[in-house]
Amino acid sequence: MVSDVLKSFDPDIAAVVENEYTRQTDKLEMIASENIVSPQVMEVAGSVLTNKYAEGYPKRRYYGGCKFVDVAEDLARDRAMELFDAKWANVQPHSGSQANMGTYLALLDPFSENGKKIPIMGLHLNHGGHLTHGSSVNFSGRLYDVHAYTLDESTGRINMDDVAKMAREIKPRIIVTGASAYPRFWDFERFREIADEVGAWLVADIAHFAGMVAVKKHPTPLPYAHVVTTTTHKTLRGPRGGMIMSNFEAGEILLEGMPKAKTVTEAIDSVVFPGIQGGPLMHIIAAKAVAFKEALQPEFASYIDRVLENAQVLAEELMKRDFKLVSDGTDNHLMLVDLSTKGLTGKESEKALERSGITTNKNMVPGDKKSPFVTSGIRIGTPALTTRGMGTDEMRMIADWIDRALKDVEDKDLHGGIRAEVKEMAQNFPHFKW
Ligand code: DSN
Repeated sequence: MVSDVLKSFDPDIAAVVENEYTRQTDKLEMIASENIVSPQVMEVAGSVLTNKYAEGYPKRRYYGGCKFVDVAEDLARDRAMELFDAKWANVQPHSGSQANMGTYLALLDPFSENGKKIPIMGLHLNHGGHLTHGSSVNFSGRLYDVHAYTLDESTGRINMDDVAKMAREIKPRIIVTGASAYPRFWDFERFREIADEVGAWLVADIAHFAGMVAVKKHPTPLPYAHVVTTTTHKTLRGPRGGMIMSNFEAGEILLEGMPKAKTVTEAIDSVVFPGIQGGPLMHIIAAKAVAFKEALQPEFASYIDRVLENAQVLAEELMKRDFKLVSDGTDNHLMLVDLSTKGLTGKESEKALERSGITTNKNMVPGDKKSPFVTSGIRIGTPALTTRGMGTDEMRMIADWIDRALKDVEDKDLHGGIRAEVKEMAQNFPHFKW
């Protein structure tokens, strides 16, 4: 895992890497946004490409020596477009947040209305939305006048009539779809109708379910959203990073109010660089290209099928044990367990599960009365364990462990016993399996 040279030069960091490898291998990583990359993606992400500066875009760089990294960026873009049926892509965002920032700033200049904040709509953070969808502590909530739509608390789902009503009242200029903790499909077609009716741009942030969209196991927003953003490291199983796509060809839409008349895609390109980023991470862009090639293989489609099957089985097994899931199930790779019905908080449950060898994260549930540091729920996902080759038998074992561990969140002996069982099972599964 770690070279002798690193071990002798920097034993502290060598130990961090080795300990983290062991943690990922002998525990169960069930944080829904995490995954495990292939050795090939890892190899390229840790390659000499990290040494190269390449500000600009392929064949339009501000530095010499970009002949080879240009090939990598062109391949990453072409493969992304093939994978998602998109006509345009920018693979430079360092993260999903940068992808969203680049998109919003290109579509809507926050300083264009004499200091008056421009309205946008996104899913409320406490109902599964993301910080960049309009949280007051994020650039999105600080630069724009955010109106958050919420889930219908009786169903745990988005009520599209409520969204339409709110949009008619607010008249947002951007409507953001997508979430970090929403277990159901998105109705992008209806969102576009609403956006058209009120004159808003539609942005789809597919960071969580991009892997499913790529293999057509989740509705694709590409025909409907003006701009689609994603991360590359969640269900897509690539290196940590972001990406922006659109199905509008460069030149198709002219952006009003931009300092120099531009199309949407030209505006996004120039906001990403030089607007908000400097040198692109060429090692990560090349690793994105490798991950997209992997995602174009039939093995990736069957991986996603297993992610979804595992999520279904885990959800059913938890519900059989009287766990309340928000929306009573899942359409995707994650589920949100509402622990208030068991009198538990997310914080104590996350800790009890961690001691048992199962890593999850506490999460707000719709209508949560607890603070984000405590919460009433936990979010659980299947992408990383499925990458290791675990299937439905293991999901049944995990549901049982979760149930036992949460019977007494203070009982460290109970958790120690489960930890030993988890470790024994986990060791049968390699870190990455095609
Ligand atoms: N932090 C990510 C997640 O866990 O969903 C979102 O960016």
